[in-house]
Amino acid sequence: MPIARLTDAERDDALARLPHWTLRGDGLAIVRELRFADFGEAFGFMTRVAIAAEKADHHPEWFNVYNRVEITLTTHDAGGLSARDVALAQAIDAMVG
Ligand code: H2B
Repeated sequence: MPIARLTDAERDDALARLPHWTLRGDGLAIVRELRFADFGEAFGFMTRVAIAAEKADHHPEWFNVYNRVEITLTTHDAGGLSARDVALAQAIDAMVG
């Protein structure tokens, strides 16, 4: 089943509630960059996110170098942002604390 893309108003409302996330230039994804003490901390965090993502059947695009993790959330099945990205972003924020 196709997933609804957020309207511009829904997207702006979601971003207002996700201060750690920025809208990608094309408006189709949100991005957050995180830094940890070391690779072990970064990868432990990624493992927790991976488990939550798999449970939700919604997966991040991400990039990791040592202690840095850059996460991009977009919904491929919607061709842009959906409520699933907002939910995963909130779950990630809660994991970071
Ligand atoms: N993750 C993301 N980010 N976008 C999707 O559209 C998506 C996904 N679709 N994870 C899911 C898996 C889909 O491929 C499976 C078949 O449900």
